[in-house]
Amino acid sequence: MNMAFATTRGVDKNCVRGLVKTRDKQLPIRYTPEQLRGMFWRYDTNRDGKLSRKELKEAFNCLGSSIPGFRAHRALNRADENGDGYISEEEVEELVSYAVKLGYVVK
Ligand SMILES: [Ca+2]
Ligand SMILES: [Ca+2]
Repeated sequence: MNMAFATTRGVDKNCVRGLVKTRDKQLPIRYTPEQLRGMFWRYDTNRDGKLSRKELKEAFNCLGSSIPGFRAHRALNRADENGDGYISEEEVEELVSYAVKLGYVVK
């Protein structure tokens, strides 16, 4: 049986994983809200100041989610208060609090 672990499959090469340096690789360190906010805005790839479903999916993929499409969907349901299908600057705090609860750790 092929035991190759495909943990990085589908993660784009621009992924900012590993941006936050950890001193001890044995200890999982959770992203802080500030780090998560920075990660999400890094994925505003068209620089329109809003996060689309596609941008959210890429951000969650980078965070290590195995179901980034679902996470993007849930995040929009939760944080998109005005229902325009995008997370704006005013709405990003709710997105960040959602991501914090998911407990992503620094890889
Ligand atoms: Ca955008
Ligand atoms: Ca919105």
